[in-house]
Amino acid sequence: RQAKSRHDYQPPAFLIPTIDLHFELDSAATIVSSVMQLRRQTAGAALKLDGQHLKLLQVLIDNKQLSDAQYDLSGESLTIPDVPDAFELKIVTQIAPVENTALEGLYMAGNSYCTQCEAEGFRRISYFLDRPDVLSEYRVTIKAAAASYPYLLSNGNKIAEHITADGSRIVQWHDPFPKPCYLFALVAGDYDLLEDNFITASGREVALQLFVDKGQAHRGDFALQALKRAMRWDEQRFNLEYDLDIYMVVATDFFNMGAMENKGLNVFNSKYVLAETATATDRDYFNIESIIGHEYFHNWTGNRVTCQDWFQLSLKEGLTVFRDQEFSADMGSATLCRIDAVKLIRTAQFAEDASPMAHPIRPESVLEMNNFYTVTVYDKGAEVIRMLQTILGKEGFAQGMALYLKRHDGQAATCDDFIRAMQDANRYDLSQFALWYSQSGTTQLTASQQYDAATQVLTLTLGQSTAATADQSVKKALLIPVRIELLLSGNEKQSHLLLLTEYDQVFSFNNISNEPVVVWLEHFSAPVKLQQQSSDDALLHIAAFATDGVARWDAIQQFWSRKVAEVIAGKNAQHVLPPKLFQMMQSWLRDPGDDKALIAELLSLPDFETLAEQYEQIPVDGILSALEQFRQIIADRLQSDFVSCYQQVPVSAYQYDEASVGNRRLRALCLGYIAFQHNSQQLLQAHYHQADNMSDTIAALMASQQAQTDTFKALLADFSQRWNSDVLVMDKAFGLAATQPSEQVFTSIEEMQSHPLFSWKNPNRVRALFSAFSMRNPRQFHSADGKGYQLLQYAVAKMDAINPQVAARLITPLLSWRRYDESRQQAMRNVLQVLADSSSLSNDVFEKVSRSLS
Ligand code: DPP
Ligand code: ZN
Repeated sequence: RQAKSRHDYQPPAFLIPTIDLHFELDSAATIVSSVMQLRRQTAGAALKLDGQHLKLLQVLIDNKQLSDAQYDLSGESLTIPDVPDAFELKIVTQIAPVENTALEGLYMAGNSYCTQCEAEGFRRISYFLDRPDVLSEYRVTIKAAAASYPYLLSNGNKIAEHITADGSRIVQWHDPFPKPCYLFALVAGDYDLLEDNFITASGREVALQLFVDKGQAHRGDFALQALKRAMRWDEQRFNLEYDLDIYMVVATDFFNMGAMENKGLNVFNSKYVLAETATATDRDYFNIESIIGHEYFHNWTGNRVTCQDWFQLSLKEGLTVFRDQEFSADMGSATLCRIDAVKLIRTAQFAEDASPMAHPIRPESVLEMNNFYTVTVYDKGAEVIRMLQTILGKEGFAQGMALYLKRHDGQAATCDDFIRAMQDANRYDLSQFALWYSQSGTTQLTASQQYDAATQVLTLTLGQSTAATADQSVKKALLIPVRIELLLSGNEKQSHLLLLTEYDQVFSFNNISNEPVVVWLEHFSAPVKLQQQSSDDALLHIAAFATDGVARWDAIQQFWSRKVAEVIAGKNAQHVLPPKLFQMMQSWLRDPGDDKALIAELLSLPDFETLAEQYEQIPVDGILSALEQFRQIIADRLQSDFVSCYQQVPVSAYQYDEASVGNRRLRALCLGYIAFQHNSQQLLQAHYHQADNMSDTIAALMASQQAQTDTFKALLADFSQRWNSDVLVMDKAFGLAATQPSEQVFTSIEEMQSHPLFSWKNPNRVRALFSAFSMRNPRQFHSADGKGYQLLQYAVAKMDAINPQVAARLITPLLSWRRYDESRQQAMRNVLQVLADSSSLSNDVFEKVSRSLS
């Protein structure tokens, strides 16, 4: 097994300006014929095409069939040593979509055909230069039985459709925009179709089509409206218009990722399309809007300008996540969007930095590309883009974007190209900033303040250090934008942006009339860990008075994380909590104001995963016990306030808008604490039975589950019964079963595996049950007897034979075994070793297991 290195990049030896693809669809024997024009770029080079799981039927050069001796079919490539400088190559292959359980390339999703080609799935369809810097103009012809396949879709514009005498449908597509093969898509099936249209800023009409499984049409409208909002937003914010006459989205229940931005034909995991009040939570609606936006925004950042090689993945993903975050912030609560993003960085991304899979947002070495669709590349990547905007300003950033797109339209670009465009458009030296692309790990920031009353000078001292990571030992000083707010007496406030460029740096401010409370890293202005010397009082002061909602939330999170540490160090949980804290919480409950979602966040304890990242060795039992104690103390101390707040928050017929989302969120928060009282059963049941929407239903289930009430079992049984033929809702039931904090979880997971809707072949089902367990059930996953680890090992091994990409994602929580106590280390290592010893491991799982054990 051979890892690839970023530095070994070579331009392609041949280009393929056009490709004509013909598909004769058959589940067991699809015939793919590919006719390509090739042009040599490198003198003397042999032509070496990628291919996997293909049966080669024919190779022709300029219409002359090659004999077996004229090419070499070994490993996963087709090599033709002797080819002209410009020629037509025809390749005919046979594939079996029905056997394709990896869901890469062409596969069956129920009775439909579907493709997923990113990153390297096209090589499972035909022999090709399967790399993002080979751009071709595609013509695609699809043939299938007309009656069963009313819709035969591919990228671009439909140019012909007819039905033959023998009942076959033949449809032809042409995509005028040259694209790499990872953006190719084909879908064939019988769907319900929702249609709409969009008039672009320049007045062109774009047909919008959304294809969903039969009977699901009523769940498609929200996604379609979200698409129109995204299209308008990109015009207004970045002056970017859609470029084809048609935009299609297909929803499928069988999908490895969230969605895929194929040119003109997005394929979506149905989880991120289908929604109605009865089945979708507020969170689901949020996700749908943001992912619809994400894939749409890729049309410019990803498709019109794509990546030179896969090491540059963050060029399109970090940037596009940033764009979808900005879109979501404009559509709803900007504060809540930011809090969600920060939580993800502080849990999964910091954990990845501290794991054997640590990598910079532009990785240096990759064995299996699918393993690098990570929170680091995506979400830390988005933070890096956000820092650029913070440093250059919104206007300067927009100018950099415009220059980047103008320079590289139609090209496969690099992260350096992006930085260069930002730099040139702003005449700003970004050479130090560029280190964010090459340096991995989480930077630790130290911050302190000194005030001299006599001279009225405030001195702030910042320091940075980045510990060695698994992949990289030497770390340089980064350019870190640190936004601060000074909270002075009498409600006076000042905002500043500090640019930290040294390991240690001092910033002075004159004419500061009194000693301020400093809000550091306002709005999480950089993806770093912050160690500040502020007192508990100062943190609570920030939580009450900072301008930025994110900073208020952040301060209280820091406060709790400090308290958890004190309890772990042996202090009494009651004693470490000052009365001021409860007064503040009480005042929020009594007068939550307009931003109820923020109040709910302010009243929430940090989650286990966030706290865990504060420790090199994770004190699992200590964190869980401290959290439990604090939760009970808050529930008891503010009991009546939770009840009256719960009763006072307005309840109205379901609507998905910022105010109603906030109302539901705050009520759910109150319910969550009330559940810890013995007499809460009735309220939990009432909340469940009176719910007219999935958010409230789930709130009742989660509250009763977390408080380990008897009600939970009955409610979950009712819920599972009621939705037992609806896969998307059953995924929620699987998730609830898998996140029970009690030992009952093992029996429940066993039972759920034999549920008629559970299937190992469907990634959504497997993730709903097993990822939920390993990533959101710390108590039982880390069960002292190692049972949790064994369960995950069983799931990974089983899944690896079916779908390696999904298996490799499942295994993540085991990789960091070195961060646990002796006996857990042993237990985790044991199950990793069992996996490592298996002879048939995929590259996906092998790369992770071997990095973890080495
Ligand atoms: N489908 C994935 C995404 O949009 C990969 N491009 O992020
Ligand atoms: Zn993306």
